[in-house]
Amino acid sequence: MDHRISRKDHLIHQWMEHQKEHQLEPLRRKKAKFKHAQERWIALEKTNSLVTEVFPGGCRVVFDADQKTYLCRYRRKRLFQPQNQTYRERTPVAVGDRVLMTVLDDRTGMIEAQGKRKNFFDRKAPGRHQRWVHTLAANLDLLVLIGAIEEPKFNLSTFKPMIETARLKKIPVILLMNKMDLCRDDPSTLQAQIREQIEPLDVEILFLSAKNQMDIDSLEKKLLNQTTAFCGPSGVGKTTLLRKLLKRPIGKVQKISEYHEEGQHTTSVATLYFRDSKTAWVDTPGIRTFEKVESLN
Ligand SMILES: Nc1nc2c(ncn2[C@@H]2O[C@H](COP(=O)(O)OP(=O)(O)O)[C@@H](O)[C@H]2O)c(=O)[nH]1
Ligand SMILES: [Mg+2]
Repeated sequence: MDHRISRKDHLIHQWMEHQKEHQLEPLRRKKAKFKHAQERWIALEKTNSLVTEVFPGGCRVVFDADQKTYLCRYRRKRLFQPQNQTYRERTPVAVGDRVLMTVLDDRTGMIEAQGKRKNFFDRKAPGRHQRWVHTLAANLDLLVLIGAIEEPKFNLSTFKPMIETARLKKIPVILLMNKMDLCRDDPSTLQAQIREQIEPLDVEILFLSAKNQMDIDSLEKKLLNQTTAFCGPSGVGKTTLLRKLLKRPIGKVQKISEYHEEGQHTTSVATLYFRDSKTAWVDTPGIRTFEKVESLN
């Protein structure tokens, strides 16, 4: 045993002498490695696909070359986290990310690297992973936050951290109040009340009803030729609204749970849908709690 330790010491000594001789400090080497690890993004020109769906352990992308969808896994070594971060992302990529994918066969591929993001909308990941971040969508031109006037009842405190996060990330944001058909009193009084509440946050607000197709066309015009994410609590009508906008039966829609008087989680993964080649809409899972990522720092 003693012999082994002294042999080890001898080797360390030899190695240190070698370092001195070649003026190579071990620290400098480490730093170079660290710098490399921070270079997480590749240039957008090098990417070839768009992430349209993210679920545990994999994602779906649309490949630019053939516009087909591929089911992908990750080459995790290349999609590393920056080492100086105090938190890590729940999934290596988010919906809306541009990525470099290698085709494995006609249906599957491997994500090799991630393109530099224009922006991203994220929150502290709910649940037991205290220092994890959940990126809801990346590369957005617009964020539409959806609330309902009833079922579930509008609560400004749910939306405040979302609006603040969007502002911080420089993502334009609109607040949409859905289910206006449920308004029992004079709608203009209710609208005035909500406008007053929201005024200090200085955000554009629209009122509509996905169910009755009320004011959907004017909303659609605002969304053309850009990528928009729809976020908000469960049950406010995100998927219903997207179905009306896309005129096709995407995702699942579920009745409000009467017991909890809140929406049930029906959309469990974020999905990007194309209206046309230039207009894309992201449906996201219902947000129960939204804590800003800054609270981790
Ligand atoms: N009354 C009314 N109900 C709506 C409206 N939009 C959606 N809903 C209902 O609200 C429930 C939840 O809708 P869903 O689209 O699944 O909400 P999501 O969880 O935000 O995607 C469903 O029962 C819908 O039919 C609306 O404008 N008015
Ligand atoms: Mg939904």
